[in-house]
Amino acid sequence: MKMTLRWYGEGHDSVTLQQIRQIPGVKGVITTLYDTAPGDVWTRERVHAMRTHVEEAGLEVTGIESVNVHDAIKAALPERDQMIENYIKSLESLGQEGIRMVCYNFMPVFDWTRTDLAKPRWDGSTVLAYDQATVDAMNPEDMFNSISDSTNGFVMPGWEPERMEHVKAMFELYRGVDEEALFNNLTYFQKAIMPVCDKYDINMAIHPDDPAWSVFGLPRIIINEANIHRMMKACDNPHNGLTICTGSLGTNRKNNLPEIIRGLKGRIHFAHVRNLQFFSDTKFEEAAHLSADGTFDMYEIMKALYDIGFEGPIRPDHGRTIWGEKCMPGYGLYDRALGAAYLNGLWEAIGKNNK
Ligand SMILES: [Mn+2]
Repeated sequence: MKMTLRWYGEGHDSVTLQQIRQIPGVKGVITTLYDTAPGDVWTRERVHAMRTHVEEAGLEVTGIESVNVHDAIKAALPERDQMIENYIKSLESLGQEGIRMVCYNFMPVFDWTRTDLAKPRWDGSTVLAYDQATVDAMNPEDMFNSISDSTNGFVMPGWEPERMEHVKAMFELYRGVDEEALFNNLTYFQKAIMPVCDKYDINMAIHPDDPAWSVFGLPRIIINEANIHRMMKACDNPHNGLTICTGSLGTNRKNNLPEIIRGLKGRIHFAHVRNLQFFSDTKFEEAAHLSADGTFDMYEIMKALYDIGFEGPIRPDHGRTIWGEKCMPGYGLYDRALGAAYLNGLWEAIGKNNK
């Protein structure tokens, strides 16, 4: 594996490349062109400038999170083929610049969903949390307002104001798109982009839905082992792979994370590793990475990745906000650096034990 940190780009992130470079074992960042909208073509010039900027700081661009998929593709609207063509052009620019891992998701309307972005924990830290009962008592506009009011002034990916101005219209777009239709639209998209991925050896890593169940009646498909295997078979190409996100897939406690990892040898292209603490099956908060601080056995998760020969990028996922840091919820420096150190430690121990 390659340890990385997510970085939102100059002017969009409270964490600097210089700070990231000093986290032991971190060689690269996972970043994006944050000021692009889904459907925009990423030019080679812009990708080159981004890559050069990161490399000048002594790091590499290990992958992209995310190249977002336009709603016309997810909902099969008339402009879908044009949007796919644009997506292919963006992949081409990335491939020409030697960037070989792209994360994306296929969630309608909402990206990840949380009901609290700064829930105090027993240790005085604050974390992102989710409670289905709170969601059930909200409408989608309230959800957007509550998220955008508590981001410490940062724009959270997936919750951009331009996008959320149109929440009602977005729901309208997806009327009639059930899980089956969404699945077919995903397969159509994946098949269309495989030739460019083959040409440049780009690993596509779809991100699981978060939480791993339907929210506000919208269809959700990347939620469990059976659906993921169905997706892999529907577009059976090694470049069609998964981001194993423990904090997203793991929201459904029926998902056995180490077992899911072991069943996907060769098809996991990116790993987000974080821990959750559950209060019920649908109420949880994010914890420190340490196994003992939450519900997941992080040793077993890392061991499963080790055993399948995982060589892709990995990153500590959302951290707690600690030590008075002013940052985007989940994306401070301190707790993610602690997470990276811990995951590196597990990996070293597993490797030495295996020799
Ligand atoms: Mn994730």
